[in-house]
Amino acid sequence: MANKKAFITGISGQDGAYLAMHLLKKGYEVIGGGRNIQGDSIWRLKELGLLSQIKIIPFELLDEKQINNAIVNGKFSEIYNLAAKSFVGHSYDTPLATSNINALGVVRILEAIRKYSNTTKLYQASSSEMYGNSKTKKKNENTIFNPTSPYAISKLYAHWMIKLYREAYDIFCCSGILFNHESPLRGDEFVTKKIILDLAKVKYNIKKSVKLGNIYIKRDWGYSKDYVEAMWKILQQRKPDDFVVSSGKTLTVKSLVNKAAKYFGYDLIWKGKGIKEKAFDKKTKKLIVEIDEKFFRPTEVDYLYGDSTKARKILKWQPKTDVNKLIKIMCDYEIKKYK
Ligand code: GDR
Repeated sequence: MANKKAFITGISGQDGAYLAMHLLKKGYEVIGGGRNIQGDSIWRLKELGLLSQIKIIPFELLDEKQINNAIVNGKFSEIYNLAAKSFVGHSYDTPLATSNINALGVVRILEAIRKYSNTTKLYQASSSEMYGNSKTKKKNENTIFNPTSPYAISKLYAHWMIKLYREAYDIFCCSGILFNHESPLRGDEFVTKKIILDLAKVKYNIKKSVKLGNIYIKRDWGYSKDYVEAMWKILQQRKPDDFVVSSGKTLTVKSLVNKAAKYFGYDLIWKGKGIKEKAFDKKTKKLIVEIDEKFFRPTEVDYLYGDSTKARKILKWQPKTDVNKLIKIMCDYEIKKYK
């Protein structure tokens, strides 16, 4: 395996850090790209003990020249494009930046590969958000997309560009359509991490309550550490292709809150309706969860449930960690930190 050289854009994010760990274990030389590669932003790489084993270069998906230079000089065997404006909620406030980075940024990479390095393989982080409110119950690679946010639309543009460059220019480029994937390294604003972090803060009296938006949406949640393995497998196939990566289980934000709360010693009872709905601890009557309109999105994807049969069959990939185990891992992490 010596000499395989991988470039990970967005290496300081949750998936970037776990993927770097995965590739180092496989014997890759790992180079990472990041916009802000100092201080706090590299805490995940520090936490996994990877900083001394990787090289990080400044990398910005808006900067065509920088992308070209990185790809010409890097002579990478594989590129994993994980850099993005990834918070769906923010994309309504930043539609231009979201489109420029998530959609056109991918074309900048594809063009650099086509012109200067056409044997480099490219993995693109596509998203289950692209399905939006599509009517199909379980979403697979053939399900029709119906994106409902600036984020989802930007990802869908990139998704189709990947397909185009594969077909028109014979570039080995693939999309992994990943459903929600979480871990203790998740950013604080994403709902799983926010719930668990804030439950810890409520427990240790740092916060009054957990404030959430729409708790009736359903998501298919898996463990990021399992999903980066699928990313790598996607690039090891003989033929480039796209794959859905999902856990195959779906649950509401509300059930996730109920499950996580138990790790903090709370048994929740819910009272009220709509934005007046609240959850209290059954024994102590303490307020634990409130609804706050501020966290509702202008449009919402109500239900996501993935069918990863193709990945299970062709990549021989399957998730090792179900949502219950994932919640335990994330709760244990916060409890240890806050104790
Ligand atoms: P999502 O993740 O938008 O699915 O995209 P997020 O965790 O932000 O939201 C999941 C769902 O929970 C609802 N929700 C809340 N969300 C947040 N963040 N905060 C709240 O207080 C809250 N209350 C309810 C949301 O409305 C939403 O329906 C993630 C990102 O990682 C994307 O980059 C990725 O492509 C997809 O997953 C797959």
